[in-house]
Amino acid sequence: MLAGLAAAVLAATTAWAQDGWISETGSPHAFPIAGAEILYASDDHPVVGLAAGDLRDDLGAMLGKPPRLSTETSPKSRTAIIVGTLGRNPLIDGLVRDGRLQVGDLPGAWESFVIAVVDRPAPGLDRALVIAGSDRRGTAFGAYELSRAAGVSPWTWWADVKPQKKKALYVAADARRFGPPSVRYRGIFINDEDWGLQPWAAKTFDPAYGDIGPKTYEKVFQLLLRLKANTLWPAMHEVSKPFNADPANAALADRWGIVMGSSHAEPMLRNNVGEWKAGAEAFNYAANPGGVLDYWRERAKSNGRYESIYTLGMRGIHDSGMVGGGDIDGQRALLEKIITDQRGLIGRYVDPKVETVPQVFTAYKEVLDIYRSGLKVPDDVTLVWPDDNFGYIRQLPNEQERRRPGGSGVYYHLSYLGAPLSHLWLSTTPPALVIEEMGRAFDLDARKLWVVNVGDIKPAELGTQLFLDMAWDVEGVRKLGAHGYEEAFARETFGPQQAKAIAAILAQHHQLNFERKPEHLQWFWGKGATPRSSPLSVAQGDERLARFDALIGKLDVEAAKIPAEQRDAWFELVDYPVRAAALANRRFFDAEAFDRLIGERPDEARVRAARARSTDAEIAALTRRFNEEIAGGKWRGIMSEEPADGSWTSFRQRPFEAPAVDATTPRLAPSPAEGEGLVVVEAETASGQGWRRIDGLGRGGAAMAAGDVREPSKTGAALDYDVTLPAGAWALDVDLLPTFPLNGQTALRLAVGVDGGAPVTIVAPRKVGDKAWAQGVTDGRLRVGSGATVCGGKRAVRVTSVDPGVVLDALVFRPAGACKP
Ligand code: REL
Repeated sequence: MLAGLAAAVLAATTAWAQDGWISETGSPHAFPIAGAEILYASDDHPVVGLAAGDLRDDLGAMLGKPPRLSTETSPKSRTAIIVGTLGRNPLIDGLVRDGRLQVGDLPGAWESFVIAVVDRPAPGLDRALVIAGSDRRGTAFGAYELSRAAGVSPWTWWADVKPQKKKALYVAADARRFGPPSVRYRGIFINDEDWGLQPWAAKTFDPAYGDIGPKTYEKVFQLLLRLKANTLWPAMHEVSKPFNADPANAALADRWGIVMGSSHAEPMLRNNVGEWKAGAEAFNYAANPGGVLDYWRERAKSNGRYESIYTLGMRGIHDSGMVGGGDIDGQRALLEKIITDQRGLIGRYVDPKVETVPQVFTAYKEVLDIYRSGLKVPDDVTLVWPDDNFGYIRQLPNEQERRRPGGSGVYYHLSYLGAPLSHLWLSTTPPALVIEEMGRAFDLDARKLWVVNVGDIKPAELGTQLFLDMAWDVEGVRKLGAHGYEEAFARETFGPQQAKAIAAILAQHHQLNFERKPEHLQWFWGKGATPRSSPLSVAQGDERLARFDALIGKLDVEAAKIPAEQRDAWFELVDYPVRAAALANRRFFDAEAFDRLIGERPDEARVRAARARSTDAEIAALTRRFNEEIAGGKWRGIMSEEPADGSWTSFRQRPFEAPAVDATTPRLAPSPAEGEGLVVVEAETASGQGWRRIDGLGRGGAAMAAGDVREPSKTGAALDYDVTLPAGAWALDVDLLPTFPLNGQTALRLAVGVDGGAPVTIVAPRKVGDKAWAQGVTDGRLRVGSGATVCGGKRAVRVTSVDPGVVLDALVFRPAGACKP
């Protein structure tokens, strides 16, 4: 990526990687920011002026005095920060022409920029720091990168992270080159905004508009640029006014250089729930092709002038299957016709060279089945692979798909409303899972578009930043690993002193909530399940609570040290999610202990019931604090105490029901004690090669991934375990992460052999929607029997890889009666 650059130009690491190219203390050739004027060209793209303005404000917040900002050709200062796009900024173009600014292969590069110091760049100027972008976003990213590396978090507005105060700021004199990004289109999907973003925008942030409108979207666009993202799928639920119902939104996106798309269910930039007025039955391309095509035509016509990504294909009005077409073969034929006709509109109203217009086909839910049945998607269209809504990518491109010029992408979830259970509240997907899954997608060339469902944005900040940092620089994040990334996030946000301790809190928080998400504590999925019937005994539940208590102890220690100006940010980014998840567990397990113990130990049971009730009140108070007190009331309405509260359905969180204090008989069996008597051997305790250790994933703190997804034929790598088992017979199970086979195969395979015996192949069927899948995503593990039974004593177990990408969390030995050798 650095071909053609002068040797003096360094490949730069991004701000979160902290390589210290900006410092508070000067060095002989460093460029001092203080006193420099920010210059940009009036003819540059509008986003350049917007980013330059934000840079002025950011530097002002750090240094105490904002620099002068101007488009004048004769600066008033002796030094300047020149921000501009190649071909749009005469000063920068002149420096390049004269060989004074080395930009190498920057011209024509995608979203890239160079930051360099130039002496005497123009009459009257002694020195300048030049931020030269290859295109409009490249330049804007350069300005935001300078802010971020100097000490302004991308979350400065969205999570109230105060810019670090600096006595001075110096930029190292070496030229630095950033970009191109690992992934071409990178962005977020605002979804399920009903319980946070929409009420907050409507009532608190923009009551005059009364909805998520230009004022809110402008903040979202700015956030995206600060995170070096470029794409938005806007809010699309019934509660929100459709994005394009107000033309000001798309015009504003264009000013900010943001590429607009629409969700998997909304072809051609429409928002069906708000815009299709003819009823769900008429949204049928078999029965009403003219009506539907006109509807799409209207948007292609009105928005064809903007930079957009067109979603192709068709689903139902909202998150449901397409109406019309009949059986799967009929639907496939209909979809192919739809795609052809949609491309006809793109050719007519957007660009006659249709293949140059970004288009995506997102194979979400039932659409993946139609795709798998043989759907033909034009080669220049990007195939967007979905996860299963819980963070596990369902399929990735095979060799043939990887050769398509349109390439591939991923639609991923950090938040989800749907079956078997939603997770809308605290966004606890572990960073290690995001790194593993998105890394695997990148390795298999899914690099055209990454979009992540971030729910209401808050409190999904860490996951969002991780996803987008990876999309910008995948290897940089992978080098750090989950724990390194958590520490980098903590350091960037709260400074170096507490970074390690905060990272340890985040790691523990993710591990505990991966075992069971705070939104899934009811252990309920599917019809007929009893609420509050966890498979844990009271003692096991208490052991889990003790781990949460220890975590809260550490949280309190760090909370006390957070400087006053960062307390809002601390609450929003760390304290609320960690504490609320811990409290949700306490409330649940105390209530369950009451239901189990009331017959046997009534006094203790009543104490537990009282504690469940007071914990419920604590959650309410904590959430009230978020909404009413934090940042002076800025976030009123943003946080729901229960996800989707008030309207429970089979896949929404069941609201907490206080234990019935007058009960005298247990409602639940005293002690189900699933899992007792097992011998669990953590996967990462093995010797052997050819598997990869993933820290931060699985129950024991790490897991082992089989093989290399890029080289699927290389299998057979072995992990060896020396296990000592008590007397008796033991059935051997394996715990896998509920990942998917790479290319749509129906099962995951690995092999196990004991004491040198012939290996047995374990086959774990993987089908979204079945019971094993639902159990797997809510438990964060897939327990699969091997069929092997061994006798107690010293045993040598060998696990051999068969399918690449299988992730082993543990070997589990289950008592199986007396040993019959
Ligand atoms: O997460 C998804 O992609 C879908 O579930 C959404 O499209 C849908 O709006 C969902 O929130 C349910 O209403």
